[in-house]
Amino acid sequence: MIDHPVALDPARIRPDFPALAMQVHGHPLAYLDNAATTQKPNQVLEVVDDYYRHSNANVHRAIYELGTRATEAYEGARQKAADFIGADSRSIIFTRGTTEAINLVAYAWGRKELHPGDEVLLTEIEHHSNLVPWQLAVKDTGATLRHIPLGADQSLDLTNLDDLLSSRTRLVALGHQSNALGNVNPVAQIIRRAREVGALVLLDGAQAAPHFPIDVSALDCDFYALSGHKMLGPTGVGLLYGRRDLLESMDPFMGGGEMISSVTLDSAEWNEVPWKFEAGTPNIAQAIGLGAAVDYLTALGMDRVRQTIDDLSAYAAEVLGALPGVTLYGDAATRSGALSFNMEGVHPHDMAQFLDGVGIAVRAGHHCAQPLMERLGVSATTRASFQIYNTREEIDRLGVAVREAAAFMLGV
Ligand code: 7TS
Repeated sequence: MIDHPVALDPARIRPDFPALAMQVHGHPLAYLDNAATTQKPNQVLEVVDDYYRHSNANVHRAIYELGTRATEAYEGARQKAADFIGADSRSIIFTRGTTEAINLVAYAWGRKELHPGDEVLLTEIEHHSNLVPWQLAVKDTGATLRHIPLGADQSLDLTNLDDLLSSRTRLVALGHQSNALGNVNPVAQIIRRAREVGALVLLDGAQAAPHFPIDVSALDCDFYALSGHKMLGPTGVGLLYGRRDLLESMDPFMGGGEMISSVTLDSAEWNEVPWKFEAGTPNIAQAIGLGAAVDYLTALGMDRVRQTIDDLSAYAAEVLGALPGVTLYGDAATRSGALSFNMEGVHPHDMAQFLDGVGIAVRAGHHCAQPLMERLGVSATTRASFQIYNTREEIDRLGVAVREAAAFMLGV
């Protein structure tokens, strides 16, 4: 018998999240835009508030009690984040989020290591933040971009992977889970093949880290990026995991205080990894808040988090998929977390506005994945995305409202 983790009970989770008790336009808020950002539990809000009230000082420099408390809490959060993804804390760099983490690699590794003739392999379904930094990097270095295409079943088409990967491939950078389709990409297979040609691998974990357990050593990736605000933590903090020897060999990304060991008027020597990459006063409160979010998720158990989100996603696909005129996007075999859809004849923006009118928050647009939209042949989709506090009742309300939107706008 397969032992499935038990899904979490939203009735026990929801009281932790004060924002969920809001009314919007006279209706209870149904917050279904979790792929954009999640709501925050009291356990995170209180830790951030407590830091400012009782431990506020700059880190790594103050020789007094508050400074020690701030530094211990900040470095403690680094340890928690490291444990959360199976890494050593010295290989964890705090960034502003996934976007900054990927840019860090594109600048500090890419500008140094990419040369004319080299290739960076991406996919057609990347978020712009794992696309544009590489466009800029290849422009500066003379390297070339290639892309794994989307197949007819809306999963990545690996048929020509042997042609796309070669000794010219220096890096494969792809999303662990797609924000627009919800697909969990076959990263194990891609990483194995990348290794055979000696390429490095960067995974964009912005959507994966909030949904299921991550172990960077089991994944055998070289870089892993994530955002705190998408996993119940504060905005303004995320992280980059990097293989230690790679981080050691990379030049700094930004210069300033903290990232040096010594400075003269004309030159500087670098601090040790990871501080070499954390120039200036970091987002201390936010990093500590991310540590609290990690504690919260860990206490629930990421296996149960995954089960809960998988169940909600499958239920949403069932409810929306049963409505006449609705097209669902994404690979039904792996899709979870985010569900993109369109109602025939209704523009996604009109749909999102109608849903807002009844208190349902979803995102409509290109989801920062314009090449994917072009590939799908649409200008935009409506996207509902789920977290542990969402309920089947909210999904039922979504289904009813989507049908009402069509009735209202198309007269059907
Ligand atoms: N990568 C993926 C897969 C994402 O989903 C996002 C944000 C990012 C990178 C960038 O993260 P940031 O925290 O640095 O902004 N995705 C979305 C979204 O789907 N709707 O709003 C933001």
